[in-house]
Amino acid sequence: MSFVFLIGPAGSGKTTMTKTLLEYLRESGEKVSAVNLDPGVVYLPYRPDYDVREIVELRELMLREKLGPNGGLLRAHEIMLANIDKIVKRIRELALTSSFILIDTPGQLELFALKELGELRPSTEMRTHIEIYKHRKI
Ligand SMILES: Nc1nc2c(ncn2[C@@H]2O[C@H](COP(=O)(O)OP(=O)(O)OP(=O)(O)O)[C@@H](O)[C@H]2O)c(=O)[nH]1
Ligand SMILES: [Mg+2]
Repeated sequence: MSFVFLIGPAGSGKTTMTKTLLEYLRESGEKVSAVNLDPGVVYLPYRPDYDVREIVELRELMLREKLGPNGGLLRAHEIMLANIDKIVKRIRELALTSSFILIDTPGQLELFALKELGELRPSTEMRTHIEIYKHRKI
């Protein structure tokens, strides 16, 4: 079982690559699952097996909490962190029946890089969780 994390700057092609890899691996006979971890995406060109928008969806959050796009993203990541156990549980369930799990990630990492260390904590913790699961055999 392998995790493939599609990471990179905003607009660099992570989602497109997820779709392409998903099709390629499925055509090659592999059992592949796709996970969307981007709460802000509106259209996905593939059907995710798990979608973090079940927990938080950016546009709805911005309206509900009266936030702009960047504040909304930071808040969305806080909510994702608060639910990290639920997210990881769902990904582990997919791992039981998949040879590959493709993980499509949000691209606005610069938002967190420019924050104070204390405020950076949520995204750092989330990355740690991801690193743990990247290296753990499930
Ligand atoms: N020319 C070219 N365009 C690409 C390539 N990959 C993606 N694109 C285009 O670049 C744009 C952004 O691609 P996405 O796959 O949405 O990029 P992303 O990294 O998921 O974007 P965010 O999730 O918003 O950070 C789309 O219009 C794609 O069609 C590529 O290899 N070559
Ligand atoms: Mg994307």
